[in-house]
Amino acid sequence: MSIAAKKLDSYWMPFTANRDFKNKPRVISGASGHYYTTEDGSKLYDTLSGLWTTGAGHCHPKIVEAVQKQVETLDYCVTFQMTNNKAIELAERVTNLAPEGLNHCFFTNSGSESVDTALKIALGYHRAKGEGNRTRLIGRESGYHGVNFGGMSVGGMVNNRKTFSANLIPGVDHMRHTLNIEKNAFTRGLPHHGIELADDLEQLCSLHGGNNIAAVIVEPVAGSIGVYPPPIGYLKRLREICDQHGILLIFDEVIAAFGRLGAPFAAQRLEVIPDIITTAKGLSNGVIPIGAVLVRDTIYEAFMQGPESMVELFHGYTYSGHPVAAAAGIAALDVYEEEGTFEQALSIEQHFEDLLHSFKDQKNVIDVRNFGLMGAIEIAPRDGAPGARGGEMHKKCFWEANVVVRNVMDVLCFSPFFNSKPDEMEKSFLKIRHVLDSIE
Ligand code: PXG
Repeated sequence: MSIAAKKLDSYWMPFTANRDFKNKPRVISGASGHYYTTEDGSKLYDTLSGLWTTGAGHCHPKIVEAVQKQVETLDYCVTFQMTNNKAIELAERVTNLAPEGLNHCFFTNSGSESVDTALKIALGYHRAKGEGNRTRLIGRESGYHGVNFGGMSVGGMVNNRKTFSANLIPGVDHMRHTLNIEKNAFTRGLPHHGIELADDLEQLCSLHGGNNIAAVIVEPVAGSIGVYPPPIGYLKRLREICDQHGILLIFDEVIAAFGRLGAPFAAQRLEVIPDIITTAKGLSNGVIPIGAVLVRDTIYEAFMQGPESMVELFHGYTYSGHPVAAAAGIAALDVYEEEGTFEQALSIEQHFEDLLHSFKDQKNVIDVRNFGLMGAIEIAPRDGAPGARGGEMHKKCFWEANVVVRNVMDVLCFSPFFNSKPDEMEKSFLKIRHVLDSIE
C-alpha cells in the first residue's frame, strides 16, 4: 500500500473504486462558484454542479451566511411533538412553489430517505382509506431511487441491486425503461418514440389487478442512469392509467426539482402533476443535507383521522426539519427567487444543448440526449470492456484537464450550473473534446 493509500485507509468511500482512488488520490479542499480547488491548489471546473445538487454555485455567500447565523442561534431541535421556526417556514416556502394541490411537506435528510418516506406514505394512505390490499409498488428498469431498501427495490440499476437481490422488498414490479437509441439517437429534448412504453403499467394492472397496486414511481427525466428524457406523451399516459386504477403517481424529483428543468418542479415543466414528489439535493443547493416529500391534500387528509392526540404516521428521522438544514433551504429558495435562478437555467438551455450536440460527429459518440439542464453524451463501449472508455474519460478529465466529469459506464453526464458562464462552458467542453479525441 502506498503512503497516500495508508493515509486514506480508514475512510471507506461511497460508490468508489477505493483501492484505485487511494493509490493515487487527489483531494478537494475548497470550492467557490463553479470551481473546486484541490489540496495542491489546482482549480477544477465542475460540469456536474456538485452531484446535480449545487445549481446556484458553490459556497454561495447568502446561503453560507444563513447557515452560520442559524448554527449559533438554534443548532438542533427535536421535531417530534415540538418543532422549530425554520422547519415551519421552509415547509410553507416549498409548498408555495409546488404544483397546485401538493400542500404538505415531510422533511428527510436525503433523496434515499425521501423515496422510502414516499413509498411508506403511499402504502399508509391506501390502508387509511380502507384499501389495505393495495400493496404493490411499480418502478422502472434503470431507475434510480437511492440506496435504501425501498428505493433500491423499486429502482432498476443492476449493480446496486444484485448483491441484495434476495432481500429486496416483495411485491415490486418494473416497467421497461424508455431509452431507444436506435429510434431516438441525437434527439434534442423529448424523444418522439416510446409513448407506448407507458402501457407496461396497464399490463401490470391486468396481471395483478389495478386495485392491488399502491403506487408507481418514476424519475420524470431519468438522471443517474445517463439522462433518459421521457418520450413525448409518456408521463401523461402514466397519469391517465394511474387515474383509471386509483394508483398514486410519484415523481422522484431529487435531481429535477428546484430549477434543473427551468421551473421549481419537473411536474410544472412537463405539465403532468403527480400525487407525491420526492426532493433533496437542490432544496438547499447541496449545502446541508435535507430532503422533502410533497403530498397532495387528499393524501395528508386521509391520515388526519381518528383521535387528535394520536400520532398519525409512525415515521420520521432525528434530523427531519433540522433547523440548520432548513435555514440553508430557506436561503437557497431566497437566492433562487432574488437571482431569478430558474429563469437563468432556462436561458442557458439552448447553448448547453448546442454544445452537447456539437459532439454528434465526434469519434465513438453514439448518442447525445438532453432536457433542461440535464445532458448526456453516450460513447460506444470498447469491445469486451464496457465502461472502460467512460472511466478513462472521467480520470483523464479529472487529472489532466482539471474538469470534473461524471461517467456512468460509457455515458458522460452533465448538469451545468444554472448561472453558468457561456465561455466557461465552452472551454470545459473543448477540453472534454480533446480528452475524448485522445481515447482509443
Ligand atoms: N432519487 C434520485 C432520482 C436520485 O438521483 C436519489 C434518489 C438518492 O438521493 P441520495 O441523497 O440518497 O443520494 C438520487 C441521488 C449520479 C448519482 O452519478 C446520482 C445520485 C446519487 C449518486 C450518484 O448521477 N442521485
